[in-house]
Amino acid sequence: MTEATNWDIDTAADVLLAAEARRQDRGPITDEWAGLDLGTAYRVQRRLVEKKIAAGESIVGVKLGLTSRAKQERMGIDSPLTAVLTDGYALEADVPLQLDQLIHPRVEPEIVFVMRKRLEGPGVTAATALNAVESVHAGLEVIDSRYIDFKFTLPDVVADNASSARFVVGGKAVSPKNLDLALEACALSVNGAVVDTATGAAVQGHPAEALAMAANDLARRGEAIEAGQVVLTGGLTDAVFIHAGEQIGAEFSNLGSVFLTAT
Ligand code: OOG
Ligand code: MG
Repeated sequence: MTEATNWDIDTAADVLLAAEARRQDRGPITDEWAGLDLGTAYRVQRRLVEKKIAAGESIVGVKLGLTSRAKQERMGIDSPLTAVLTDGYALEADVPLQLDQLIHPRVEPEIVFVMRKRLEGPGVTAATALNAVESVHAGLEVIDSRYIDFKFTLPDVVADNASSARFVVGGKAVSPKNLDLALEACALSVNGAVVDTATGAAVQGHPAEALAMAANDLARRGEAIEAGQVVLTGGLTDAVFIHAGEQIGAEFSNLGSVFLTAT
């Protein structure tokens, strides 16, 4: 019999970081720790990020999760969430995704903002949010839940920094001025064959609504989105598993394309 874990915020952060480092998925923490409510889960997430920073990483941005119906239905959770992006998750364009570093990675197309101004809630609207954006980019996020079969409750996935693993931001920078991001179209492809499509409206009706939501949500925890940070607005479609040798692409109508190859 294994000894029961004595759960607290620090232990939960350590358990999730160890699962990531050892590439070993586990059962939901809420099965063992009833005290992991949403507020506590965000404190675990913060502790986990603090430990990454102590290990030499830096915060580079924010991500939203579960902002589209496709993602909410797949994960069985209908509430969006926020998580923190560090440079440890950033993957340069044209650098292959190394599968031997991950557990069971899935890839999803996202619309990405790079911020020109600090954005702090409460009361942020989509218009104010878009006004703080420097540029809009195509993006791909690799998620890799530390939970078996991506099975988790909202507090579990929040604590796990929203399954963050890797992300790629497209090199083409488009001004938000002359774009209708609700109509921005995206085709997700595997080895050149389109497997799913969506428009920007998939995330909260408009990616700027998602951005405003992130700022307002972060404000409840005393946090803001800083100038220069990247913001991933959430998977537009369901995520697809990626296998060795596969190339996944996100091709947008105005934002250009991003491709990721797995080795
Ligand atoms: C949680 C992360 C969700 C998104 O874009 O919706 C996310 C998960 O699906 O494992 O990154
Ligand atoms: Mg995502």
